[in-house]
Amino acid sequence: SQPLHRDQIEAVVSAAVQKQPVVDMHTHLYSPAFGTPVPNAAGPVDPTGLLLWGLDELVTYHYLIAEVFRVVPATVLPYDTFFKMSKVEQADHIWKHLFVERSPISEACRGVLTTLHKLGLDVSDRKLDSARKWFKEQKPGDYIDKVMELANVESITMTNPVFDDGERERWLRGIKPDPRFQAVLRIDPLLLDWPAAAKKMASWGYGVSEEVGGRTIEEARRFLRDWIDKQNAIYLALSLPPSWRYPADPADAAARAGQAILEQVILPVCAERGLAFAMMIGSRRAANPALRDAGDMVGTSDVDSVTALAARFPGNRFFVTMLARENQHALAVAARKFGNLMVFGCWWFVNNPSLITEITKMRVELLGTSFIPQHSDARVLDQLLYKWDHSRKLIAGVLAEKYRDAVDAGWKLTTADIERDVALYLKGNFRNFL
Ligand code: REL
Ligand code: ZN
Repeated sequence: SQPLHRDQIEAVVSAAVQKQPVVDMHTHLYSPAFGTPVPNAAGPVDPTGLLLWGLDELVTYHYLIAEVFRVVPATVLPYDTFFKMSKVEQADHIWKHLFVERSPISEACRGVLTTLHKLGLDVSDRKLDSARKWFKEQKPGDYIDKVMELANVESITMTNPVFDDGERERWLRGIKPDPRFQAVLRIDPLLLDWPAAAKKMASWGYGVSEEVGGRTIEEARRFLRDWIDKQNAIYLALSLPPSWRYPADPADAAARAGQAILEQVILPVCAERGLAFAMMIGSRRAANPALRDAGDMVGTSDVDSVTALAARFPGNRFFVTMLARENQHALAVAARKFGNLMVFGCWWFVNNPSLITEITKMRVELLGTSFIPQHSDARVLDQLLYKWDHSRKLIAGVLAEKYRDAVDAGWKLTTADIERDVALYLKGNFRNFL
């Protein structure tokens, strides 16, 4: 094919990025088999269901809960009162204060607007009634097809916390997710609170005790193998606080137990099964516990701990993302040193346009095409529509600039070259690393 002129690049990149189906490597979405608490045309509603979707879930996303408490503080509407309100009442409250009484220009507010717009719903009268009615008429099964098609997402990776009772019971009942949804075995308590994890595992019939050694190690490995098989998990994952260190502080008994579990249970089983291990580092949970999911904080983490782990376990593969803007540069540099380290996504508080552009640009400059620019972290199905729309545009903008620089330096670039690279970014790098 013909080399592109520099003026054609922007349009070609943007078309390639739009056209390329995404494999979303980290979400909190579920296939309909997991049940939905959202009233809909297919009924019946399962209040404990895990698949969130629809208007009221979109508007009550925890990002927006944090934002509404800034303008209607807890001294006016106490946290408990808010959380006791119905979903519809909570959504009405957020809509009134963040969309009607002031303009919805934060990224989370804009996300709701993009989502409704992409679905062809008009809320310019600033009322939610007609949109709410439209959502009630949807059937989750069909609606998933529609959202995935509109968002051009080909595969959704779930987050499946094995220490979560509602989740665990569903797997024990033999749930079979829709093949477009793939499981990730999520194991935070194993590393962060070994005594509590051990107690639960013992009650489930695994011969583990608080002391990490001998039989406990064997039995904990058996636990992981059983759950990898049950979920058919494609990788293992957890998130870690900014204070996490590898190696652990020898004076900190809890951290030492976590390290022993990591070195002797998690990583050996990952290696034996050929599975990658994902670490999302930098979230300090419950800085304001009354805000629930919205109450977590960001903190600067330790990139040296990641490099130490990658160096010590060359036979393991690590997906790593960090929450603090301050860590992004060192993390990208670390990935230059270790081929078993795959940097991914702009996570949570850095998933904002200004930071996505900054981080993606820097990663291209340091890592070329060898990283995973984004995941959605969607908690509500419909959010795929905005998360990927916004990210695709930003990624395309960065790539166009970088391709133009190459062409200015005399490189002959074709549409096929661009499409090949974009396929790596949105799908191939993840799949190949698995
Ligand atoms: O997977 C995680 O640990 C986080 O992404 C979530 O806990 C977080 O609440 C999520 O909604 C952020 O986007
Ligand atoms: Zn997440």
